[in-house]
Amino acid sequence: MPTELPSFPPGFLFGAATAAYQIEGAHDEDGRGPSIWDTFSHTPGRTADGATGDVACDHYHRHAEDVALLEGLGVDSYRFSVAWSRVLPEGRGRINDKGLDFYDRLTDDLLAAGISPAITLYHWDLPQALEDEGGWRSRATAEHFASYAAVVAERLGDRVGRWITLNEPYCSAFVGYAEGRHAPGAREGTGALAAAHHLLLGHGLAVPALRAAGAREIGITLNLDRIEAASDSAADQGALRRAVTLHNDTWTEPLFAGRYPAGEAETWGALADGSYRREGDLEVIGAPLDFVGLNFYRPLTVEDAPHRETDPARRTAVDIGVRETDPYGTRHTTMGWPVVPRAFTALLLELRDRYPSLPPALITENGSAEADVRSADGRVDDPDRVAYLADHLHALADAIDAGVDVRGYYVWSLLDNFEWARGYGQRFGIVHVDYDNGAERIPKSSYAWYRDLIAAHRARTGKRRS
Ligand code: IFM
Repeated sequence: MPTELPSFPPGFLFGAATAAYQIEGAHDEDGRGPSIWDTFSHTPGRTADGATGDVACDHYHRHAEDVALLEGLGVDSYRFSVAWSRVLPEGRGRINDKGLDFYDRLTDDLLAAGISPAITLYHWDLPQALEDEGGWRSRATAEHFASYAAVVAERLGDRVGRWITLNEPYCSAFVGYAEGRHAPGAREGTGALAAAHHLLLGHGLAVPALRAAGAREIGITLNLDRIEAASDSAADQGALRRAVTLHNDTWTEPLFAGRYPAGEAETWGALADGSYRREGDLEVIGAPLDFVGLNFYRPLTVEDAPHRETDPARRTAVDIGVRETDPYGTRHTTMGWPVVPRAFTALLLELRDRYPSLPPALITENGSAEADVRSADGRVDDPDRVAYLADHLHALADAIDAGVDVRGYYVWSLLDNFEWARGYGQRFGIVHVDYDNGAERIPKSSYAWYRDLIAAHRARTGKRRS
């Protein structure tokens, strides 16, 4: 780890991020309806140790304390997500004012602390009622999403400037509807491709609804991957093309190039039948954006491999004849992810070169899960996380120095939280949460390191971003 702090241009934004189901708890309070993650996590065998988000970090009741932690950190902005089923318990129709009131209070508390809110409208928690009607496989869900976006923006648009429609639609579509490792736990081919399309469509329909309600900065957050082939062989190069189609082009081509990915037929064959597309959808999806949110954790290397299912018609959309390899020889986080900061720089340069008209980027997530230990005196020292953050921020500064337009960085995550199917064993927070002790918060040494980085940046540039 380099000892000097990375340096960023004046006006560069620093933030911290969370998501509703991962921290809020209060799963059945004040009229919240169930989401697919309530159903999934309550289904035996779906999450590690049967973990659920019923209580999580109890942020719903402790949000004032969490705003104070953010204030102490000195961040410019806080990225949080709104739980769709808190606002619209059935996903459409009836509005639950108490749900909106919660986000209203949070917004006001943040503003009073000098922190600008950045709202993610969809961080994977589809109302169960909509899943029962087909979920993201159904075009109607895209329309309901736009209506929900309008409801939230009409209430908060006067105070919230920055809006993110979707978080990591790759995970919603392919981990949720093809791999089945996330809610709703489906393992489908064409259904998952339809979900991917309808997520993009929902995003595109939401953009004008948000603008009409006064949103100033609108973007979408993608978890694009820096992918390399294990070798130059024709077979591995084919695997690379298929992986790039699945992970990246599915999103970037419609959003930033106005076309569907060229590699669809090679990747999915007849599964990608386009039955879910209509004329005009690309124009909706390509609505101009003010920023693109990027989440980065680790790179991918792939090689050619046999499909798991021999009958092409029965394959899931992630069964593309590709296997991940791990040639990096570096440290891994507790998620099993290799730590390769230079891949972060490479991804940003690649994107800039491929899409010259890419909107400015915000890094909306970056961080690491580590085996944190609380010492006898109550402290949590997390040098591996500090090294991960320092190295990735240096890698980001390198990309900016090379001319990539990145305007800000949100650390993932403010708090240890419910890491989806991996439960509470994976800790990403810069603040430790003691789940056995009423969700007590203990800032880790990474919190102090990030606070000092932000303070040094301000002292050097004299600027604060809103
Ligand atoms: O915790 C998740 C988050 O919800 C989405 N991006 C990746 C994080 C770490 O896995």
